[in-house]
Amino acid sequence: MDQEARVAEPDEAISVDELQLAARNHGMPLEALRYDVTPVGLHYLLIHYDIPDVDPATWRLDIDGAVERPLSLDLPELRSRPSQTLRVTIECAGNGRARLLPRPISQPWLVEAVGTAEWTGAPLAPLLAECGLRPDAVELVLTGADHGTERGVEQDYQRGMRLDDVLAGDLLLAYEMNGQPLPPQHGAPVRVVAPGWYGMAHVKWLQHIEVSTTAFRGFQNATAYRIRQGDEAGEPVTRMRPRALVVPPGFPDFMTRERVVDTGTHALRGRAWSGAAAVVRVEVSVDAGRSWADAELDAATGRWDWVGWSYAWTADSRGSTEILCRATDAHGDVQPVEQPWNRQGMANNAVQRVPVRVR
Ligand SMILES: Nc1nc2c(c(=O)[nH]1)N[C@H]1C(S)=C(S)[C@@H](COP(=O)(O)O)O[C@H]1N2
Ligand SMILES: [Mo]
Repeated sequence: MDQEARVAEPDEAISVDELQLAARNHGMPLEALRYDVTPVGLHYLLIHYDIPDVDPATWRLDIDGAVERPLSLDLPELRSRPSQTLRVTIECAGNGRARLLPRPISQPWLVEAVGTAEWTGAPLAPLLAECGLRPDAVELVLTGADHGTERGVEQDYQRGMRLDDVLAGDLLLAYEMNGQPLPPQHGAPVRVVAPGWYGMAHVKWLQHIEVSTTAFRGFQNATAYRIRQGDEAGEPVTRMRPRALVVPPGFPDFMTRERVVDTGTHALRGRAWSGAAAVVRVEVSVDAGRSWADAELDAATGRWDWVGWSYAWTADSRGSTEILCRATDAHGDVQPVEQPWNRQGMANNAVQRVPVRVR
């Protein structure tokens, strides 16, 4: 069985299968970029299989494998541990995929697969310390309660994460989102939050953490979530690349979403994030990419959530244009105007282009 997803023919339209995925896994309406913290129902969603039926009253989390003292916790036990609340922006690694040519066939995101929430939960590192990691431990295997087949491989949703990355990060076992118990679609009763990482690492409906002495070779690490051109191993998808988005100005056309604005000055606002390093610069183009100017960055509200930006646009000539924005992070990584292609459409971060008609 070929384990690679299909790539569409150059002129092949979005299929009913892709529409079915897109209808289940909705994006964040871009006007919701106005909120510092995304209201729960507006946060994007990505669920590979079904939302599993997990009873919080009987739920347990088992932590075992290469540890001195395996641990098994129920929900009240997890909730009784010291808790932490982190504001974290999460973006799906496939965001932007639908604009690639040729188009990798999967969830066809444009740019809306992102959201920011306040996640409350138990920090993971102290729980691992409590279990006593054996010296040969190298990786965690995080398993959710959901199950399905994907490209012919039957599996529980599982992700491996290197212990180095876990211990260097602020990982949480989250049981609240924006101050409320996690809703079913976001991983109830407990999910992983891995600040800075693309969405696939934030395992929902978590029920098992196995501490492993070898690198995990499961589907979601070894086959999916790779940046590659063909069938070579490629690079794993890890942290979010820089991206800026603009709150759509004016009002939209129903079908095309083209924006309509009047001549005059418009206070453009938007958000920008990067999982690798802080965003240090956002630039805006109001002439479809011919020229760029610096936007003003708001004060950061934390390391792991998006930063707001603003730019005063004086629209003095009528007609059609495009607004573009692009972020640069402290590593000097800047969003490309033309998207380099990869086989699975992962970690795309080409600049957003918003068609606008000035009247
Ligand atoms: N158990 C499980 N965890 C999962 C997934 C899944 O299908 N099953 N999808 C992952 C992907 S690909 C993304 S982008 C994020 C989406 O999180 P959200 O739906 O809460 O926004 O969850 C991740 N965690
Ligand atoms: Mo994703």
